[in-house]
Amino acid sequence: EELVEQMHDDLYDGLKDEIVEGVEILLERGWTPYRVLTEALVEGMRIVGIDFRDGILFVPEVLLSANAMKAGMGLLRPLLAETGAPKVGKMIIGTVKGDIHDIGKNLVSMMMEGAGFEVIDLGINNPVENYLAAIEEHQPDIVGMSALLTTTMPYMKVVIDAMIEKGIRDKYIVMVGGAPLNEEFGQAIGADAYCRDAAVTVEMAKDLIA
Ligand code: B1M
Repeated sequence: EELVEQMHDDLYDGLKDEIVEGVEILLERGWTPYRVLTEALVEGMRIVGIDFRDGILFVPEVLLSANAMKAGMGLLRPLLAETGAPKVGKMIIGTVKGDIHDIGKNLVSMMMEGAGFEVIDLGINNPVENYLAAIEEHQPDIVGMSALLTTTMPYMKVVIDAMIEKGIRDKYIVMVGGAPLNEEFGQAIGADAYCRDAAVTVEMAKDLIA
């Protein structure tokens, strides 16, 4: 699809208006919101990530790409959340302390809402106190954490250990995700599930809550 390739370029160039327009056109063509999300936006960001890693793109440029991606996601969010079904469970989710990446977390929130979960988004850069306060306030079924840096992912264990210390760990389902994580890491820190992507998160959440 020519437009999708154009959108990958536009995302790379951080062109927000073009991304919004591209999303609108694909939806008009009958694409499902999920397909637009994965094939146009997530795939585009994957390409940005490669050139960021290789030192071809830098933070200011990648920020523009991220903002363009968010604008596109903003259009898809209400469409994905449109279920009207009774809520199947409640999740709090936040990016851990020291980490400001939020696109993946936002995507997980959108997909979980779309699957009928109530989601309370704690945002980025969350110290352990934020998770504990949100647990107490919202009494969720699921505690979700996101980390995109190898330097911040160990903080997930800090949060789980604090839950253990308070004697509340086993009352909640703890789910973790983010590009540098893997299954082994999830097990090592004592999470209930490592989630490779947003779709897997939804499936696992449904399984674990049942
Ligand atoms: Co950052 N960055 N970044 N960055 N950035 C990465 C993560 C990096 C891999 C790039 C690279 O070098 N290839 C690298 C990390 C290297 C490492 O730790 N090994 C990196 C770096 C180094 C940095 C800085 C340190 C750069 C610098 O300042 N020199 C800096 C750190 C800032 C900080 O956090 N303290 C930084 C900054 C930034 C920007 C601000 C420019 C921007 C973030 C903007 C924003 O989020 N608002 C940014 C971006 C955009 C990226 C890349 C290019 C894209 C991340 C993204 O949005 N992906 C990224 C490269 C990459 O990941 N390959 C990179 C799309 C998103 C849909 O995928 O987030 O993986 P992802 O989420 C997926 C799954 O992982 C999973 O589901 C999601 C949807 O399918 N998932 C969960 C995620 N969280 C979950 C939680 C769950 C469940 C599933 O809970 C239950």
